[in-house]
Amino acid sequence: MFNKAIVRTPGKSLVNGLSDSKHLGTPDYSKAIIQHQQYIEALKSCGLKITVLDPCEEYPDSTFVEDVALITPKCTIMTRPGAESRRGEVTKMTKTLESQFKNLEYIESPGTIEAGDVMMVGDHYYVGLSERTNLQGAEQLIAILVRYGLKGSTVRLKEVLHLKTGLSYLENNRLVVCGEFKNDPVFSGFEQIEIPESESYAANCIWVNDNVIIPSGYPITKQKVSATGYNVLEVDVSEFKKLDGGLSCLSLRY
Ligand code: CIR
Repeated sequence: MFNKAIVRTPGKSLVNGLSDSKHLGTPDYSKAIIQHQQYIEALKSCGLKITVLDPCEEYPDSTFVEDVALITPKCTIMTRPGAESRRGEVTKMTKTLESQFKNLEYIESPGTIEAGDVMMVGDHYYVGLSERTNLQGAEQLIAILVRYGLKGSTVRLKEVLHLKTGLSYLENNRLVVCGEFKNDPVFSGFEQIEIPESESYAANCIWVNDNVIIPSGYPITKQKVSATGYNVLEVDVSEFKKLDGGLSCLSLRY
C-alpha cells in the first residue's frame, strides 16, 4: 500500500535530457507539462497524496525522480547515478527528503546506482547491473538493506536501460515481463504477464494500491493486465518516452 508520492515538474531544459531514442524526436515541453499533470491526477485517483517539487532547470532529467532515491519502509537510500550529468540531482533531492525521512543512507564512489534499476518485491530488492548501476553500487545498496533487515540480489541486464524498463512487479507474486527477462530463471517463481516486443515500452507500468497505471496506446498490455483483475488506468507519457523515461521513473512512491 502506498500513501504518498513525490514528483518534480519538468523544466524547460527537459528537451536536453539524455536519450537513446532520438529517432522519436525532441519532447514537446508544453505537451510534457500536460502529460505530467495527467500523471499526477492518475496517482491522486489511486489515493496518493502528492508532493510536487519545483522544476529544476539545471538538471534536464530531474523530472525522473525515481532514479535518485530508494525509499524503503526502513530507510531511504540516496543513489549515485551512473550518468554523470544526473549526479547533482541527488543533492537537490536529499534536501527535500532529509526533513521528512530519518535513516538516510548514501551510495559512495566508485559505486553507481540509479533506482530505476531497483525493483521491490516485499522485503527483497532486485538490483539490475546496467550501464548506470555497477557492482560496487549494487553491493553497497544491498549491504545497507541488510543492515535494516531487508534483502537484495543482483540481475545482469543485457539490453534495456534500467531493470524496470523491462519488468514491473504488480504485487500478488505477479510480474510484467518483456524482452530479455522472459524465460529468465531468476523470475521463474512469479506468475508472469508477458508483453510482446511491439509493446515493450508498456513493460514499465506501476502498481498503485490495486490499480495499475500503464502508458496509453498499448492495447495488448491493457487487455492482459486488466484480465488479471486490476483496475487499469492509462496515461499518455509520449514526451517522456522520447527520453527513455517511463511511468515508474516519474515518481517516488511510498
Ligand atoms: C536518463 O537517461 O537518465 C533519462 N533520460 C531517463 C531516465 C529513466 N528512468 C528510469 O527508467 N528509471
